[in-house]
Amino acid sequence: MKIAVVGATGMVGEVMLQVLAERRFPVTELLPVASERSVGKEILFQGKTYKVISLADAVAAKPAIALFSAGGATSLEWAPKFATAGTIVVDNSSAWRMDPGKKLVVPEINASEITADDKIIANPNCSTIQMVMALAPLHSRYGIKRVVVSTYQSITGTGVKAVRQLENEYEGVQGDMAYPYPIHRNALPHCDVFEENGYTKEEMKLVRETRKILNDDSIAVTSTAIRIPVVGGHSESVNLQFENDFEVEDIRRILNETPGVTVQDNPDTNTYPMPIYAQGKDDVFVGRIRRDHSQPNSLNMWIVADNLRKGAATNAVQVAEYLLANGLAK
Ligand code: A2P
Ligand code: 11C
Repeated sequence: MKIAVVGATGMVGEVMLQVLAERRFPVTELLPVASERSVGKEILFQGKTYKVISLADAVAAKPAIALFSAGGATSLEWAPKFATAGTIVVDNSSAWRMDPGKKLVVPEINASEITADDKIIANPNCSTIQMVMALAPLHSRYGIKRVVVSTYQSITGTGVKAVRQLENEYEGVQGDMAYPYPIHRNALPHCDVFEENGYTKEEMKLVRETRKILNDDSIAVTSTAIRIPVVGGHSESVNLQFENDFEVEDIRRILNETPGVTVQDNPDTNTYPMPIYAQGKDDVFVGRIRRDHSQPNSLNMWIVADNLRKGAATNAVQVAEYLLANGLAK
């Protein structure tokens, strides 16, 4: 299958190439795409060297699937051009996620919504993906009424510039700033831009995308998103209130039986998820599972995942695998 990776030189794009290779996706021809300044650059994929090409050349080459991670503006302009040429776009930007005509897909939860008419499929935001992976099976069983989430997000979610900022600050070197403040030895209650309602766009993604993926607008969600000087993944403190009561042991069992979720939860052995161990893995890790005694039917837990993998690249490649397995992309 001819596959384009748009944003192949970026942080998520590089992981997309890695994940395609690891999962042995049947790529017969790779089209690595980036901005004009990278055209001609060489990319190594499965032992073969490919040259970066332009968006226009990639559209003309009519790949079966294009995995996009080159920012919202690129997706808004170019995804429709690929779709018109017959390519199915799996888009990792926020451009199309809340478009009522576009599916927002976490394959373990709602891939079955995809039909042959879907030419642009949206990949949710990283912090949403890891949260709904744990929420979906619990919502089916107990009915989630309300979610209160606070995130502790890796700088890799911001891209290469943020990784450089942290490295420079760590080494005491002056350089470009990705954030308005230092990130080394700091915590910024500010991920993405502020909206008029006082929440950041990242916080509102957790609200809106969660309801769309779980297909339930009655779920109340409130969130606070924090950037911390961590590389390996995003962490989330999540408080849930259910319609129905539960046994904590049943919650652990349900999560343990959920494909793509691993429970790491044993206070006796200091076992709980952490980004240094989640890094490089595709699973979503859940721990610190305990009853919230302050109100009825409520639970606290801690969710960690590699934001570049399940939060972005792996999820997009899983969508591509679904398209392939169901004869939706040829
Ligand atoms: P380039 O490397 O040529 O700038 P990151 O989020 O890690 O910064 O990566 C962004 C990715 O999106 C890079 O591969 C980048 O390519 C690509 N990109 C950015 N702007 C465009 C554009 N206008 N057209 C195509 N690709 C783009
Ligand atoms: C972050 N969640 O960690 C962001 C990165 O909407 O796809 C991805 C932004 C998005 O800052």
